[in-house]
Amino acid sequence: MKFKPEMLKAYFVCGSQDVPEGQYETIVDAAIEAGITAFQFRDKGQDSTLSPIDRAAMAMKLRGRCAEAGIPFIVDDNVELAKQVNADGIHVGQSDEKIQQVVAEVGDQMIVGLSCSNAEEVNAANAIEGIDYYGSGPIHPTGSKADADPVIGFDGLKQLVNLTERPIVAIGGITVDDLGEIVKTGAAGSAVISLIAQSHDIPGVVKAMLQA
Ligand code: TZP
Ligand code: MG
Repeated sequence: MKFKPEMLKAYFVCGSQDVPEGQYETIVDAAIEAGITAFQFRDKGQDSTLSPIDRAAMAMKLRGRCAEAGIPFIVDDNVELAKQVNADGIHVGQSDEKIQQVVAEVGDQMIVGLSCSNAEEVNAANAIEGIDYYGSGPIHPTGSKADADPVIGFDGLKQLVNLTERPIVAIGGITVDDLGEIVKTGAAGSAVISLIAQSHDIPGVVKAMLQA
């Protein structure tokens, strides 16, 4: 699937660790039904409720749902799994598999995203060919990632947007009230976990993201 910046508008990131046990598939289905523009399979850490075998099976299943909906299925931090399920994309952090290696391995067949949370990381990434977008944050403190980088706020986000031609998706502690401010920085969209995963009104939240 060819990358388009519009895919970053309403980007849902989620793993079994982010939802009540047994609810993962239902919540992702609801988000897809509501119109998210991309899904990132990010199932990891000690709170994941899936075994490696179940994780691969779930990835395969959700991969199919995204294909039916025509949205990219992007795997976080696991090139092997991404290849196994023929994912549309791979997203890696600064301390995951080296970005140059990821681009060399799957960049011709997959969308490649990289987390960049400061100017140094953006400048370094700008010099590397084959990266489609950056994920930048956290905008606010987040309860969804234990080892999150320092908060950058809207001003920090704007600075990073101004350093690159590549589209940036904002992440970290984003609420509906932030969506307009994020668009104003020039970011292509917002990536969220809890805003959707913990919502009692997934259609309403996704609509707000799409309309921001
Ligand atoms: N990377 C930076 S912050 C974050 C990730 C994966 C967590 C975002 O989750 P939430 O619940 O939207 O703050
Ligand atoms: Mg590519």
